[in-house]
Amino acid sequence: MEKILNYINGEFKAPIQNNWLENYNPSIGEVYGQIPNSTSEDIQLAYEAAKLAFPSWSQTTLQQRSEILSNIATGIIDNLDELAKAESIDNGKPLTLAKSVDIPRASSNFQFFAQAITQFSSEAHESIGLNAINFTLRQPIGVVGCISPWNLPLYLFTWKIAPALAAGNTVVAKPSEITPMTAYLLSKICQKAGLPKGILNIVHGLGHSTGQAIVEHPRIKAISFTGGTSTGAKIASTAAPMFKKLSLELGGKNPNLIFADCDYEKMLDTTIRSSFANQGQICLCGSRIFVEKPIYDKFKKDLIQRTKKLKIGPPLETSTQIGALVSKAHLEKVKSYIDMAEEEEGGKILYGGDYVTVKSHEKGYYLQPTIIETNDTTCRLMQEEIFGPVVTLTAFDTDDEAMAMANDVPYGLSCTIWTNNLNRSMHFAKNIESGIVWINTWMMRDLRTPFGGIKNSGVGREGGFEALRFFTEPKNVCIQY
Ligand code: TXE
Repeated sequence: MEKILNYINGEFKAPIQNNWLENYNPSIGEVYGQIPNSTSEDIQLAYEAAKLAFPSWSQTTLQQRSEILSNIATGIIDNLDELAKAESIDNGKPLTLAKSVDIPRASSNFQFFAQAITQFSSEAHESIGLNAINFTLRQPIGVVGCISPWNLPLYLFTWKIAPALAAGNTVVAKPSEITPMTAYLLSKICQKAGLPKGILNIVHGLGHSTGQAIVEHPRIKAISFTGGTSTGAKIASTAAPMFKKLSLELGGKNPNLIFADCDYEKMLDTTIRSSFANQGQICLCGSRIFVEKPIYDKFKKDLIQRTKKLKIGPPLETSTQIGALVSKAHLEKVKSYIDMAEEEEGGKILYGGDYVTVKSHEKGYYLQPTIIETNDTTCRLMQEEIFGPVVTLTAFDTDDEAMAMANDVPYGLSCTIWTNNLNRSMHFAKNIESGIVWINTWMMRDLRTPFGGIKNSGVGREGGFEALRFFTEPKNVCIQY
């Protein structure tokens, strides 16, 4: 039974109240470890360590910071196999996905901000004729809070921590209690990479207690959060009256618009990924598929055929393409949407919809990738984030109809468009209500770009200098001479 510990002030510590949570391996549906169920006392300890470390860390040269972040990036790659296996066991995702996406991206997050901080500049404004010069300082905030979800555990955890540290802040971070393992392994890597004590503190525990303690701590002045929209709203209601800086990356219900003039084979290959990668547990998945009528029947047949071939199996097997969903509760939440599809929502299940029993993993949380045909864009299947291997399929006639259906949701994170028509591409890019638009691709990521959504998909942007601006306070200095 693996017992992981909090990482506070450079040391590994049990929670003060000695309360523990069970950690499940979703591929076999069994407890395989224990994690601290930390309290506000543990958060206070972490805050004090971070506060103590802030003066020296905020004064390290950019070169020193860059070197340490780069060492952490190297440490992640050096431990790729161990981290990928831990991620796959903790989350249920295929080992091949953890190895090819999650862990390399966690390293890239540190490497990117190790370089970005050495290029981060600010502005000066000469007040001509007034013998005055203004310059803007971009100073670190102090102790900041980073809270991350279970779907891409180390990938999203490091996506917050790296810019926070690069900008000179010290951090109190909490990974999801459902997938804590790689955050724990990261703390060991940081220790070995020479990150001085107190700069990064990782405290494990439940969201409504441990996470809430970070959000309501009066001296933790910025919160970077990724997770569900309802949780984001809760966090905002706590933090807003405390005037904290907030970055909220929340849910998505992303349209995948497929026009008859697209590059069909590339579109089909990518749509299988954008529909079911990570068991559909990615906020950027294209879960609402809209297809122009002339190719609708062909696409429907091909999508079913390709989905049928996806290999559902034990995450650690290299042939597995669809692993286990992250928890029993999440499996049942996703299944509940499938169960309402035909009786209550007027949908038609074209393929999938059932639990899967995987040999020698009978208690694991497995579900068929599922395709539901529906034309009612107001139904729950098309309005709510299901966050599992479930897509809806809907035909459309005109561009205006496609645009109206795509935008008719409370979310606005990303949109994927398949067309070779330039004017149409620009029209949709400008009028789709989302923070990210992919045209003839999906999930292509340049870390310099602003990342985030609008409407119920969140507030603020991560990525590149947007992240460094979030984790610093601009101060205007005006000198008359
Ligand atoms: O997220 P939560 P969950 C969506 C998806 C999923 C739903 C819930 O629809 O079904 O969110 O997923 C911590 N104060 N996404 O339960 O609850 C919690 O401990 C402070 C989309 O994982 O939002 C965890 O560390 N912290 C999302 C983190 O918040 C709190 C990815 C996320 O937990 C807290 C994951 C509180 N009051 C789920 N309550 C995306 N956009 O990628 C919880 N937490």
